[in-house]
Amino acid sequence: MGKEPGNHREDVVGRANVEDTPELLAYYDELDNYHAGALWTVANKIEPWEPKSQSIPVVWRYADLREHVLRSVDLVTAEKAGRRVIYLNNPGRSDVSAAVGWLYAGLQVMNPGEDAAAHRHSASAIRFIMEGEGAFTVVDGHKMTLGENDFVLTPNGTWHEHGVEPTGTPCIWQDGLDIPFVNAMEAGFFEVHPDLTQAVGYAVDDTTKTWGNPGLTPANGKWSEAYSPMYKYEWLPTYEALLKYAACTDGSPYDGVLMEYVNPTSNGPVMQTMGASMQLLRASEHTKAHRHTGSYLYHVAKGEGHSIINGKRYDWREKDIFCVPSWAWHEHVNASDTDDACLFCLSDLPVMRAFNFYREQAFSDNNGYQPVSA
Ligand code: GTQ
Repeated sequence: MGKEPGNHREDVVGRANVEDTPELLAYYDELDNYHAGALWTVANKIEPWEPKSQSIPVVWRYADLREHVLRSVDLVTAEKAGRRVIYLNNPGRSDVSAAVGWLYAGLQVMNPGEDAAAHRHSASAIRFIMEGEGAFTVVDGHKMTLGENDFVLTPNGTWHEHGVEPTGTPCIWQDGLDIPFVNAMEAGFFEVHPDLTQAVGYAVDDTTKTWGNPGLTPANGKWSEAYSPMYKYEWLPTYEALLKYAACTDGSPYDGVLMEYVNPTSNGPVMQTMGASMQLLRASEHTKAHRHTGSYLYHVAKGEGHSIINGKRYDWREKDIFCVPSWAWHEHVNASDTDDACLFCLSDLPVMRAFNFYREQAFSDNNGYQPVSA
């Protein structure tokens, strides 16, 4: 648990507390002419006592979005769109296309027989498969078949292309990328593959078959990249792992039974800028409230329930996506008293941890649960 917040008053010594006078206002105008400014006019804003996210909690309901996503198929071709995606736009963020914090997300749709040109970029990406049969993605020559609730990586700098086999059905998946972060760092490059498509150089699904075996690693398996060599994490083994772990742990009072997807060569996050987890809420489980730094995009993989975020209730069900902004109080509730619920979560935790920005605090009042306002 982090430090208790300090004395959050702006009139304490050490905080800027200068009243405007005509003389000072004229002085600020003068400085402005030289592209300069007085720190005390902005200090309390640029160094808040604690994180103040511009992002607001949002639930993107699949029941609302699905038909609009499918409509894009009739309106634009995959080829013309480049990637045919409806992105999730946090209403608190007018400056960038972000779902929450510095994370971008969108719903990509492809019809059987379609594919998108191979490309690569500085942004890292994940896919979380929502519906359809026959979707595939190719990452640096490794072809993967994609099933519902599978989680797939396309780490930064890797060539990737997606498509749906002619024998398949319309497919929808969530894309999650660190585009806003990469752009904030002014580090974004984008390239289209010279051949528009990649040669497949390995057995289909080889990265999962090679690296995804519990407790076993290939003898002489060499890997030197900072991201995971396993590009696809399938749903069934993930769910089974959660059930096994749930059978022998009480889990966390704040997170239920939570497991992180890891790079099997390091046990660290799957990529340097974004990490992911799957958490299981047991029947009727109601986690206690806490808050922590980092931006979190939840995707309901199974079940239904609600989350209370900064004192407001947000209902969710399978395939809905919702966000928890940095430092927002949150607790989750599984609505079912007979079945578990599972929440996939994409986050920027690897960045928070790498730069020592991670901080966490438990909600101490009211027995650990937030009072809920309408
Ligand atoms: O397929 O890499 O939704 O570059 C947005 C940007 C998907 C992708 C998106 C992208 C991609």
